[in-house]
Amino acid sequence: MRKIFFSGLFSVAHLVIIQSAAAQSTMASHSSSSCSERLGGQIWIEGSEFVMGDDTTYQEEGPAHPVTVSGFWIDAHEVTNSQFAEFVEETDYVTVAEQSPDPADWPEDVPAEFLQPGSVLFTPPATGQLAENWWSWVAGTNWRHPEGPESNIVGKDNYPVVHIAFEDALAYAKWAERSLPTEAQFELAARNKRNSRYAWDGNELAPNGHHHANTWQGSFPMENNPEDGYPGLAPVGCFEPNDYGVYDLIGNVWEWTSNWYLPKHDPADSLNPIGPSQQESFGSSNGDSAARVIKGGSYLCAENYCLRYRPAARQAQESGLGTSHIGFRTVLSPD
Ligand SMILES: [Ca+2]
Ligand SMILES: [Ca+2]
Repeated sequence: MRKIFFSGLFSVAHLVIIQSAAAQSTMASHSSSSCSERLGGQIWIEGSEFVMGDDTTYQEEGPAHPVTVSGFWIDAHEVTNSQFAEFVEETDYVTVAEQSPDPADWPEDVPAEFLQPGSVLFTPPATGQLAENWWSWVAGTNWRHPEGPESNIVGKDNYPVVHIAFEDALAYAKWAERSLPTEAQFELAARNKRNSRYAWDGNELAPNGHHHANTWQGSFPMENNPEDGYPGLAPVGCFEPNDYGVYDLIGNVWEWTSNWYLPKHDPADSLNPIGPSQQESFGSSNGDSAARVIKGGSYLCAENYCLRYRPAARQAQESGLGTSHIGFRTVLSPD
């Protein structure tokens, strides 16, 4: 069942409705559809004790606290269009963004345009507009049409699949006989054997001008200077893998975790933590939103706006709503 709650990130007031093939220009990507020769497979992450969270940047990342996570396997890269297509072909699965919404799941005053299948696109303000409104609901947008109804994924087999709601990611993971990472699993892998602000050496996003991840350069959302080579999404594996051999845990697309969201950590939840219950999440300052934790930041994270290209960073995401910058990967935990 489609459940969408507009609060937090995507209130109705902050969405622009676009009916047709608008918003095409903002997701420009390199035409090359492949960076890594070998796609697929999982990487073993050794069980470890590490300091999860961060007390220096955004309040919801704290408190920093020690946790222990058992070893697990994680996908070497974000799930691609090609991989998701294989799942859909085998199961006839229909994603949330492709389904006609049930009006009963929406607020009474929601505009009729929202009651069509669709998803949310990043659309930077035009020159002269106020830079406060960069998400648009576009009917006909889904994983097969990621930049609006006129777009397609031809030649983009190795791009991360997007417009995936939490339940879509979960369905894929179950089909693959795996699961979605807990926030702690994701953060352990993303920390890259370091207890530092970034997932790499040095205390900068791009030490010596070297970009380790697909992020946004320039003043978001008006100025996009893709010094990292990618103004929009990149195919998976275009940036160097971390020390485990895992790609794009930081940047490119945000990734779903299995955790319900609270705007803080519970230090007592320290052994293979799974985060708060759904009930605790509902009762939080995130309001009545059924929000999950997403991790890693995306190509839209910029130094002037969203410093969430760090392992400790986290964000709440409406579980029934995918967007053009959220994807996922899976894990396999030994019994
Ligand atoms: Ca970029
Ligand atoms: Ca990512």
